[in-house]
Amino acid sequence: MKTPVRSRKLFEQASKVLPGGVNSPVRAFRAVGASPLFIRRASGAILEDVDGNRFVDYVMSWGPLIHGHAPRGLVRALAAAARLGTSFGAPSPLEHELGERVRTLVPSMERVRFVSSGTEATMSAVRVARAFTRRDRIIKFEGCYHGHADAFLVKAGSGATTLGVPTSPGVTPAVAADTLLARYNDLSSVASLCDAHQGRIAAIIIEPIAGNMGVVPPSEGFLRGVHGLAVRQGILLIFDEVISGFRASPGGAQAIFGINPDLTCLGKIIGGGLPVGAYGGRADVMALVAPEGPVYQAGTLSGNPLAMTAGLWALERLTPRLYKELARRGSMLAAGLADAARAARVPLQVNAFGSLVTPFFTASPVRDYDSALGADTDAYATFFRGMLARGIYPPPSQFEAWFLSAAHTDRHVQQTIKAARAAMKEVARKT
Ligand code: KE4
Repeated sequence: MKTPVRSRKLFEQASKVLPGGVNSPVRAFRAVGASPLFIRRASGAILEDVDGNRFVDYVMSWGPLIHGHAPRGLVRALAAAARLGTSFGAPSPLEHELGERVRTLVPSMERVRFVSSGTEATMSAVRVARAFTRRDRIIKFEGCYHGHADAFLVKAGSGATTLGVPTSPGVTPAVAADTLLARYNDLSSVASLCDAHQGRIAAIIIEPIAGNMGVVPPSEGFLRGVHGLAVRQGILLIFDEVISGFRASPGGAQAIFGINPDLTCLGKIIGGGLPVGAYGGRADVMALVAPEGPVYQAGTLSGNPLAMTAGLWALERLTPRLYKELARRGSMLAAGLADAARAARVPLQVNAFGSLVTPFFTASPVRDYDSALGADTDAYATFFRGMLARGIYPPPSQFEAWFLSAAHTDRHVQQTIKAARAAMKEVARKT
Protein backbone atom coordinates (compact mmCIF):
# COMPACT_ATOMS: atom_id res chain seq x y z
CA MET A 1 0.00 0.00 0.00
CA LYS A 2 1.37 3.38 -1.03
CA THR A 3 1.62 5.96 1.79
CA PRO A 4 -1.71 7.82 1.69
CA VAL A 5 -0.08 11.24 1.22
CA ARG A 6 -2.95 12.80 -0.72
CA SER A 7 -5.56 11.43 1.71
CA ARG A 8 -3.70 13.00 4.63
CA LYS A 9 -3.52 16.35 2.85
CA LEU A 10 -7.22 16.21 2.00
CA PHE A 11 -8.08 15.21 5.58
CA GLU A 12 -6.16 18.25 6.84
CA GLN A 13 -8.13 20.53 4.49
CA ALA A 14 -11.46 18.84 5.25
CA SER A 15 -10.85 19.19 9.01
CA LYS A 16 -10.79 22.96 8.60
CA VAL A 17 -14.39 23.06 7.40
CA LEU A 18 -16.09 19.80 8.39
CA PRO A 19 -16.32 18.81 12.09
CA GLY A 20 -13.77 15.99 12.45
CA GLY A 21 -13.12 16.27 8.72
CA VAL A 22 -16.03 13.96 7.86
CA ASN A 23 -19.78 13.96 7.41
CA SER A 24 -20.43 10.93 9.56
CA PRO A 25 -18.32 10.22 12.65
CA VAL A 26 -17.39 6.58 12.17
CA ARG A 27 -15.64 7.48 8.87
CA ALA A 28 -12.95 9.46 10.76
CA PHE A 29 -11.05 6.26 11.66
CA ARG A 30 -10.66 7.57 15.24
CA ALA A 31 -11.34 4.15 16.73
CA VAL A 32 -8.66 2.44 14.66
CA GLY A 33 -5.76 4.88 15.11
CA ALA A 34 -5.39 5.82 11.46
CA SER A 35 -6.15 8.75 9.22
CA PRO A 36 -9.15 8.23 6.93
CA LEU A 37 -8.56 7.36 3.28
CA PHE A 38 -10.25 9.60 0.74
CA ILE A 39 -11.90 7.59 -1.98
CA ARG A 40 -11.58 8.58 -5.64
CA ARG A 41 -13.76 5.88 -7.17
CA ALA A 42 -15.21 2.43 -6.64
CA SER A 43 -16.45 -0.40 -8.79
CA GLY A 44 -17.79 -3.83 -7.89
CA ALA A 45 -16.15 -4.86 -4.59
CA ILE A 46 -13.16 -2.53 -5.03
CA LEU A 47 -12.47 0.91 -3.58
CA GLU A 48 -9.66 3.07 -4.95
CA ASP A 49 -8.31 5.88 -2.78
CA VAL A 50 -6.87 9.19 -4.01
CA ASP A 51 -3.34 7.76 -3.75
CA GLY A 52 -4.20 4.94 -6.12
CA ASN A 53 -4.43 2.21 -3.45
CA ARG A 54 -7.09 -0.43 -4.16
CA PHE A 55 -8.99 -2.36 -1.51
CA VAL A 56 -11.54 -5.14 -1.24
CA ASP A 57 -14.36 -3.20 0.45
CA TYR A 58 -16.37 -4.66 3.37
CA VAL A 59 -18.04 -1.36 4.32
CA MET A 60 -19.91 -1.09 1.00
CA SER A 61 -21.27 2.31 2.02
CA TRP A 62 -22.43 0.69 5.33
CA GLY A 63 -24.81 -1.74 3.67
CA PRO A 64 -26.73 -0.24 0.74
CA LEU A 65 -24.58 -1.76 -2.01
CA ILE A 66 -25.80 -5.36 -2.09
CA HIS A 67 -25.14 -5.35 -5.85
CA GLY A 68 -21.66 -3.83 -5.46
CA HIS A 69 -20.32 -0.35 -6.32
CA ALA A 70 -21.64 1.43 -9.44
CA PRO A 71 -23.19 -1.51 -11.33
CA ARG A 72 -23.19 -0.55 -15.02
CA GLY A 73 -26.95 -1.05 -15.38
CA LEU A 74 -27.66 1.20 -12.40
CA VAL A 75 -25.39 3.96 -13.70
CA ARG A 76 -27.16 3.79 -17.07
CA ALA A 77 -30.60 3.91 -15.41
CA LEU A 78 -29.59 6.91 -13.30
CA ALA A 79 -28.16 8.78 -16.30
CA ALA A 80 -31.43 8.29 -18.18
CA ALA A 81 -33.49 9.34 -15.15
CA ALA A 82 -31.34 12.44 -14.53
CA ARG A 83 -31.99 13.62 -18.09
CA LEU A 84 -35.72 13.69 -17.24
CA GLY A 85 -35.15 15.70 -14.05
CA THR A 86 -33.51 15.09 -10.71
CA SER A 87 -36.31 16.16 -8.36
CA PHE A 88 -39.84 17.43 -8.92
CA GLY A 89 -41.25 18.10 -5.47
CA ALA A 90 -44.37 16.58 -6.93
CA PRO A 91 -45.63 12.98 -7.25
CA SER A 92 -44.04 10.81 -9.95
CA PRO A 93 -45.09 7.31 -11.09
CA LEU A 94 -41.84 5.87 -9.69
CA GLU A 95 -42.89 6.41 -6.07
CA HIS A 96 -45.90 4.12 -5.90
CA GLU A 97 -44.08 1.70 -8.21
CA LEU A 98 -41.34 1.33 -5.60
CA GLY A 99 -43.98 1.35 -2.84
CA GLU A 100 -45.75 -1.59 -4.50
CA ARG A 101 -42.42 -3.39 -4.92
CA VAL A 102 -41.66 -2.92 -1.22
CA ARG A 103 -45.13 -4.16 -0.24
CA THR A 104 -44.74 -7.26 -2.42
CA LEU A 105 -41.42 -8.07 -0.75
CA VAL A 106 -42.52 -7.03 2.78
CA PRO A 107 -46.28 -7.71 2.96
CA SER A 108 -46.59 -6.35 6.53
CA MET A 109 -45.96 -2.92 5.02
CA GLU A 110 -49.52 -2.29 3.84
CA ARG A 111 -48.71 1.40 3.47
CA VAL A 112 -45.26 2.91 2.86
CA ARG A 113 -43.88 6.43 3.18
CA PHE A 114 -40.50 7.26 1.60
CA VAL A 115 -38.04 9.55 3.32
CA SER A 116 -34.34 10.25 2.70
CA SER A 117 -32.55 8.34 5.47
CA GLY A 118 -32.92 5.56 8.00
CA THR A 119 -33.01 8.14 10.78
CA GLU A 120 -36.01 9.87 9.23
CA ALA A 121 -37.72 6.50 8.89
CA THR A 122 -37.25 5.46 12.52
CA MET A 123 -38.03 8.83 14.06
CA SER A 124 -41.22 9.06 12.01
CA ALA A 125 -42.28 5.51 12.87
CA VAL A 126 -41.92 6.31 16.59
CA ARG A 127 -43.95 9.51 16.15
CA VAL A 128 -46.77 7.60 14.45
CA ALA A 129 -46.68 4.88 17.11
CA ARG A 130 -46.94 7.47 19.87
CA ALA A 131 -49.88 9.13 18.09
CA PHE A 132 -51.66 5.82 17.46
CA THR A 133 -51.32 4.52 21.04
CA ARG A 134 -51.47 7.97 22.70
CA ARG A 135 -48.52 6.84 24.82
CA ASP A 136 -45.12 8.50 25.23
CA ARG A 137 -42.49 5.89 26.14
CA ILE A 138 -40.51 3.62 23.85
CA ILE A 139 -38.30 0.64 24.56
CA LYS A 140 -35.04 0.36 22.65
CA PHE A 141 -32.20 -2.11 23.23
CA GLU A 142 -28.74 -1.29 24.52
CA GLY A 143 -26.32 -1.35 21.60
CA CYS A 144 -28.96 -1.04 18.93
CA TYR A 145 -28.68 2.04 16.74
CA HIS A 146 -31.68 3.57 15.01
CA GLY A 147 -30.11 6.73 13.64
CA HIS A 148 -29.34 10.00 15.38
CA ALA A 149 -32.78 11.26 16.44
CA ASP A 150 -32.72 12.36 20.10
CA ALA A 151 -34.93 9.55 21.34
CA PHE A 152 -32.47 6.93 20.10
CA LEU A 153 -29.18 8.38 21.33
CA VAL A 154 -29.44 6.58 24.64
CA LYS A 155 -26.91 3.75 24.92
CA ALA A 156 -26.85 3.69 21.13
CA GLY A 157 -24.57 1.42 19.13
CA SER A 158 -22.64 2.05 15.91
CA GLY A 159 -20.67 5.29 15.83
CA ALA A 160 -22.05 6.43 19.19
CA THR A 161 -20.43 3.43 20.89
CA THR A 162 -17.37 3.52 18.65
CA LEU A 163 -16.64 7.07 19.80
CA GLY A 164 -17.46 6.23 23.42
CA VAL A 165 -20.54 8.47 23.57
CA PRO A 166 -23.45 6.00 23.55
CA THR A 167 -25.67 8.62 25.20
CA SER A 168 -25.14 11.90 23.44
CA PRO A 169 -24.87 15.34 25.06
CA GLY A 170 -27.63 17.58 23.72
CA VAL A 171 -30.32 14.97 24.35
CA THR A 172 -32.47 16.47 27.09
CA PRO A 173 -33.27 14.49 30.25
CA ALA A 174 -36.96 14.85 29.35
CA VAL A 175 -36.45 13.13 26.02
CA ALA A 176 -34.14 10.48 27.47
CA ALA A 177 -36.71 9.76 30.21
CA ASP A 178 -39.16 8.49 27.59
CA THR A 179 -36.61 6.05 26.19
CA LEU A 180 -36.47 2.85 28.22
CA LEU A 181 -33.52 0.50 27.79
CA ALA A 182 -33.76 -3.28 27.55
CA ARG A 183 -31.01 -5.83 26.96
CA TYR A 184 -30.83 -7.60 23.60
CA ASN A 185 -31.54 -11.35 23.82
CA ASP A 186 -32.88 -10.87 27.38
CA LEU A 187 -36.67 -11.22 27.28
CA SER A 188 -36.98 -10.74 31.04
CA SER A 189 -35.49 -7.25 30.73
CA VAL A 190 -38.29 -6.39 28.27
CA ALA A 191 -40.98 -7.96 30.46
CA SER A 192 -39.86 -5.99 33.54
CA LEU A 193 -40.02 -2.69 31.64
CA CYS A 194 -43.48 -3.57 30.28
CA ASP A 195 -44.68 -4.36 33.82
CA ALA A 196 -43.10 -1.26 35.35
CA HIS A 197 -44.55 1.06 32.69
CA GLN A 198 -47.92 -0.59 32.00
CA GLY A 199 -50.07 1.49 29.66
CA ARG A 200 -47.25 4.04 29.10
CA ILE A 201 -45.24 2.37 26.32
CA ALA A 202 -46.07 3.27 22.72
CA ALA A 203 -43.55 1.09 20.92
CA ILE A 204 -40.71 -1.37 21.15
CA ILE A 205 -38.14 -0.65 18.45
CA ILE A 206 -35.60 -3.34 17.67
CA GLU A 207 -33.05 -4.38 15.08
CA PRO A 208 -34.34 -7.95 14.45
CA ILE A 209 -30.76 -8.88 13.58
CA ALA A 210 -28.56 -6.46 15.52
CA GLY A 211 -25.80 -4.97 13.37
CA ASN A 212 -24.73 -1.91 15.33
CA MET A 213 -22.90 -3.49 18.23
CA GLY A 214 -21.34 -5.65 15.61
CA VAL A 215 -23.52 -8.51 14.32
CA VAL A 216 -25.58 -10.11 17.11
CA PRO A 217 -28.35 -12.43 15.84
CA PRO A 218 -31.50 -12.87 17.97
CA SER A 219 -31.46 -15.95 20.19
CA GLU A 220 -34.07 -18.68 19.65
CA GLY A 221 -37.55 -17.37 20.52
CA PHE A 222 -36.38 -13.91 21.54
CA LEU A 223 -38.15 -11.96 18.79
CA ARG A 224 -41.30 -14.03 19.18
CA GLY A 225 -41.21 -13.35 22.91
CA VAL A 226 -40.84 -9.60 22.36
CA HIS A 227 -43.72 -9.70 19.87
CA GLY A 228 -45.91 -11.55 22.38
CA LEU A 229 -45.21 -8.99 25.11
CA ALA A 230 -46.03 -6.14 22.71
CA VAL A 231 -49.32 -7.70 21.58
CA ARG A 232 -50.43 -8.41 25.16
CA GLN A 233 -49.79 -4.81 26.24
CA GLY A 234 -51.07 -2.95 23.15
CA ILE A 235 -47.52 -1.83 22.36
CA LEU A 236 -46.60 -1.41 18.68
CA LEU A 237 -43.63 -3.48 17.52
CA ILE A 238 -41.27 -1.59 15.20
CA PHE A 239 -38.70 -3.64 13.29
CA ASP A 240 -35.79 -1.43 12.35
CA GLU A 241 -34.73 -3.29 9.19
CA VAL A 242 -32.49 -0.53 7.85
CA ILE A 243 -29.64 -3.06 7.81
CA SER A 244 -31.51 -6.40 7.61
CA GLY A 245 -34.14 -5.26 5.10
CA PHE A 246 -33.51 -6.96 1.72
CA ARG A 247 -30.13 -8.03 3.21
CA ALA A 248 -31.11 -11.03 5.36
CA SER A 249 -33.59 -12.13 2.66
CA PRO A 250 -35.72 -10.38 0.02
CA GLY A 251 -38.36 -9.99 2.77
CA GLY A 252 -35.83 -8.98 5.42
CA ALA A 253 -35.52 -10.53 8.86
CA GLN A 254 -39.31 -10.60 9.40
CA ALA A 255 -39.67 -13.09 6.54
CA ILE A 256 -37.02 -15.34 8.08
CA PHE A 257 -38.45 -15.28 11.61
CA GLY A 258 -42.10 -15.26 10.51
CA ILE A 259 -43.03 -12.19 12.55
CA ASN A 260 -45.25 -9.36 11.28
CA PRO A 261 -44.26 -6.16 13.10
CA ASP A 262 -46.78 -3.34 13.25
CA LEU A 263 -44.28 -0.99 11.60
CA THR A 264 -41.03 -1.54 9.69
CA CYS A 265 -38.24 0.93 8.96
CA LEU A 266 -36.05 0.53 5.89
CA GLY A 267 -32.98 2.24 4.47
CA LYS A 268 -29.68 1.43 2.76
CA ILE A 269 -30.48 -1.25 0.14
CA ILE A 270 -33.90 0.28 -0.61
CA GLY A 271 -32.09 3.26 -2.16
CA GLY A 272 -29.52 1.22 -4.11
CA GLY A 273 -26.84 3.64 -2.87
CA LEU A 274 -28.91 6.83 -3.14
CA PRO A 275 -30.55 8.48 -0.14
CA VAL A 276 -33.78 6.60 0.56
CA GLY A 277 -35.42 5.51 3.79
CA ALA A 278 -38.94 4.26 4.29
CA TYR A 279 -41.33 3.48 7.11
CA GLY A 280 -44.60 1.66 6.85
CA GLY A 281 -46.81 -1.07 8.15
CA ARG A 282 -50.39 -1.53 9.27
CA ALA A 283 -52.81 0.52 7.17
CA ASP A 284 -54.76 1.66 10.26
CA VAL A 285 -51.57 3.00 11.86
CA MET A 286 -50.17 4.61 8.71
CA ALA A 287 -53.56 6.27 8.07
CA LEU A 288 -52.48 8.75 10.76
CA VAL A 289 -49.64 10.09 8.58
CA ALA A 290 -50.25 13.51 6.99
CA PRO A 291 -51.97 14.46 4.80
CA GLU A 292 -54.25 11.45 5.31
CA GLY A 293 -54.06 11.93 9.05
CA PRO A 294 -52.79 14.48 11.57
CA VAL A 295 -49.25 13.15 12.23
CA TYR A 296 -46.95 15.52 10.42
CA GLN A 297 -43.94 14.29 8.50
CA ALA A 298 -42.51 15.76 5.30
CA GLY A 299 -39.37 15.93 3.17
CA THR A 300 -38.15 18.03 0.26
CA LEU A 301 -36.43 15.18 -1.53
CA SER A 302 -38.65 12.32 -0.35
CA GLY A 303 -39.43 10.03 -3.29
CA ASN A 304 -37.25 11.95 -5.74
CA PRO A 305 -37.04 10.25 -9.14
CA LEU A 306 -33.27 9.56 -9.02
CA ALA A 307 -33.48 7.79 -5.66
CA MET A 308 -36.61 5.91 -6.70
CA THR A 309 -34.88 4.79 -9.91
CA ALA A 310 -31.94 3.42 -7.91
CA GLY A 311 -34.27 1.73 -5.43
CA LEU A 312 -36.32 0.07 -8.17
CA TRP A 313 -33.15 -1.09 -9.91
CA ALA A 314 -31.81 -2.60 -6.69
CA LEU A 315 -35.03 -4.33 -5.61
CA GLU A 316 -35.72 -5.77 -9.04
CA ARG A 317 -32.53 -7.86 -8.82
CA LEU A 318 -32.93 -9.63 -5.47
CA THR A 319 -32.76 -13.15 -6.85
CA PRO A 320 -32.60 -16.43 -4.84
CA ARG A 321 -29.14 -17.06 -6.37
CA LEU A 322 -27.91 -13.72 -4.98
CA TYR A 323 -28.80 -14.73 -1.41
CA LYS A 324 -27.37 -18.21 -1.82
CA GLU A 325 -24.04 -16.76 -2.98
CA LEU A 326 -24.03 -14.05 -0.29
CA ALA A 327 -24.63 -16.65 2.44
CA ARG A 328 -21.97 -18.99 1.05
CA ARG A 329 -19.33 -16.30 0.89
CA GLY A 330 -20.42 -14.94 4.29
CA SER A 331 -19.75 -18.33 5.86
CA MET A 332 -16.49 -18.66 3.92
CA LEU A 333 -15.33 -15.30 5.30
CA ALA A 334 -16.48 -16.07 8.85
CA ALA A 335 -14.73 -19.45 8.87
CA GLY A 336 -11.57 -17.97 7.35
CA LEU A 337 -11.35 -15.21 9.97
CA ALA A 338 -11.87 -17.74 12.77
CA ASP A 339 -9.16 -20.02 11.32
CA ALA A 340 -6.74 -17.10 10.99
CA ALA A 341 -7.27 -16.17 14.64
CA ARG A 342 -6.88 -19.76 15.80
CA ALA A 343 -3.62 -20.12 13.89
CA ALA A 344 -2.28 -16.98 15.57
CA ARG A 345 -3.76 -17.94 18.98
CA VAL A 346 -5.79 -14.73 19.06
CA PRO A 347 -9.09 -14.94 21.00
CA LEU A 348 -11.85 -14.29 18.47
CA GLN A 349 -15.62 -14.81 18.25
CA VAL A 350 -17.05 -14.48 14.75
CA ASN A 351 -20.77 -13.64 14.59
CA ALA A 352 -22.42 -13.93 11.21
CA PHE A 353 -25.85 -13.90 9.61
CA GLY A 354 -25.81 -14.46 5.83
CA SER A 355 -23.70 -11.68 4.34
CA LEU A 356 -23.30 -9.85 7.67
CA VAL A 357 -20.15 -10.73 9.62
CA THR A 358 -18.32 -9.32 12.67
CA PRO A 359 -15.07 -10.66 14.15
CA PHE A 360 -15.13 -9.80 17.90
CA PHE A 361 -11.72 -9.80 19.60
CA THR A 362 -12.81 -11.62 22.72
CA ALA A 363 -12.76 -15.19 24.03
CA SER A 364 -16.40 -15.12 25.23
CA PRO A 365 -19.50 -15.41 23.06
CA VAL A 366 -21.08 -12.08 22.06
CA ARG A 367 -24.83 -12.12 22.58
CA ASP A 368 -25.62 -8.57 23.70
CA TYR A 369 -24.18 -5.09 24.25
CA ASP A 370 -22.24 -5.90 27.44
CA SER A 371 -20.51 -8.89 25.88
CA ALA A 372 -19.80 -6.87 22.72
CA LEU A 373 -18.21 -4.14 24.87
CA GLY A 374 -15.93 -6.82 26.30
CA ALA A 375 -14.15 -7.04 22.94
CA ASP A 376 -10.58 -5.72 22.74
CA THR A 377 -10.90 -2.61 20.55
CA ASP A 378 -7.10 -2.09 20.50
CA ALA A 379 -6.72 -5.55 19.00
CA TYR A 380 -9.39 -4.72 16.44
CA ALA A 381 -7.54 -1.50 15.57
CA THR A 382 -4.27 -3.40 15.04
CA PHE A 383 -6.11 -5.94 12.92
CA PHE A 384 -7.80 -3.19 10.92
CA ARG A 385 -4.49 -1.45 10.15
CA GLY A 386 -2.93 -4.77 9.16
CA MET A 387 -5.80 -5.50 6.78
CA LEU A 388 -5.68 -2.02 5.26
CA ALA A 389 -1.94 -2.41 4.62
CA ARG A 390 -2.76 -5.62 2.71
CA GLY A 391 -5.49 -4.18 0.48
CA ILE A 392 -8.58 -5.01 2.55
CA TYR A 393 -10.95 -2.30 3.82
CA PRO A 394 -12.97 -3.50 6.85
CA PRO A 395 -15.31 -1.23 8.88
CA PRO A 396 -13.16 1.17 10.98
CA SER A 397 -14.85 0.02 14.19
CA GLN A 398 -15.22 -3.15 16.23
CA PHE A 399 -18.94 -2.38 16.63
CA GLU A 400 -20.03 -2.57 13.01
CA ALA A 401 -21.01 -5.25 10.51
CA TRP A 402 -18.87 -6.30 7.58
CA PHE A 403 -21.01 -6.32 4.41
CA LEU A 404 -20.56 -8.58 1.39
CA SER A 405 -22.14 -7.92 -2.00
CA ALA A 406 -22.90 -9.68 -5.27
CA ALA A 407 -19.61 -8.24 -6.54
CA HIS A 408 -17.47 -10.10 -3.93
CA THR A 409 -15.94 -13.21 -5.47
CA ASP A 410 -14.37 -16.30 -3.88
CA ARG A 411 -11.03 -14.82 -4.88
CA HIS A 412 -11.76 -11.62 -2.94
CA VAL A 413 -12.66 -13.68 0.13
CA GLN A 414 -9.55 -15.84 -0.21
CA GLN A 415 -7.43 -12.69 -0.54
CA THR A 416 -9.11 -11.37 2.62
CA ILE A 417 -8.41 -14.55 4.58
CA LYS A 418 -4.76 -14.52 3.48
CA ALA A 419 -4.43 -10.92 4.70
CA ALA A 420 -6.20 -11.86 7.94
CA ARG A 421 -3.66 -14.61 8.65
CA ALA A 422 -0.86 -12.03 8.55
CA ALA A 423 -2.81 -9.31 10.39
CA MET A 424 -3.76 -11.73 13.17
CA LYS A 425 -0.05 -12.48 13.73
CA GLU A 426 0.50 -8.74 14.20
CA VAL A 427 -2.33 -8.72 16.77
CA ALA A 428 -0.77 -11.66 18.57
CA ARG A 429 2.59 -9.89 18.72
CA LYS A 430 0.99 -6.76 20.16
CA THR A 431 -1.26 -8.34 22.81
P1 KE4 B 1 -29.16 6.62 8.36
O1 KE4 B 1 -29.85 7.82 8.97
O2 KE4 B 1 -27.67 6.64 8.66
O3 KE4 B 1 -29.48 6.41 6.89
O4 KE4 B 1 -29.76 5.30 9.06
C1 KE4 B 1 -29.72 5.21 10.46
C2 KE4 B 1 -29.81 3.77 10.87
C3 KE4 B 1 -31.00 3.28 11.36
N1 KE4 B 1 -31.14 1.99 11.72
C4 KE4 B 1 -30.09 1.13 11.60
C5 KE4 B 1 -30.28 -0.31 12.01
C6 KE4 B 1 -28.85 1.58 11.11
O5 KE4 B 1 -27.81 0.71 11.02
C7 KE4 B 1 -28.69 2.91 10.72
C8 KE4 B 1 -27.38 3.47 10.22
N2 KE4 B 1 -26.27 2.57 10.22
C9 KE4 B 1 -24.96 3.17 10.35
C10 KE4 B 1 -23.93 2.04 10.29
N3 KE4 B 1 -24.06 1.12 11.35
C11 KE4 B 1 -24.69 4.20 9.31
C12 KE4 B 1 -23.24 4.57 9.14
C13 KE4 B 1 -22.93 5.93 9.70
O6 KE4 B 1 -23.54 6.32 10.72
O7 KE4 B 1 -22.07 6.59 9.11
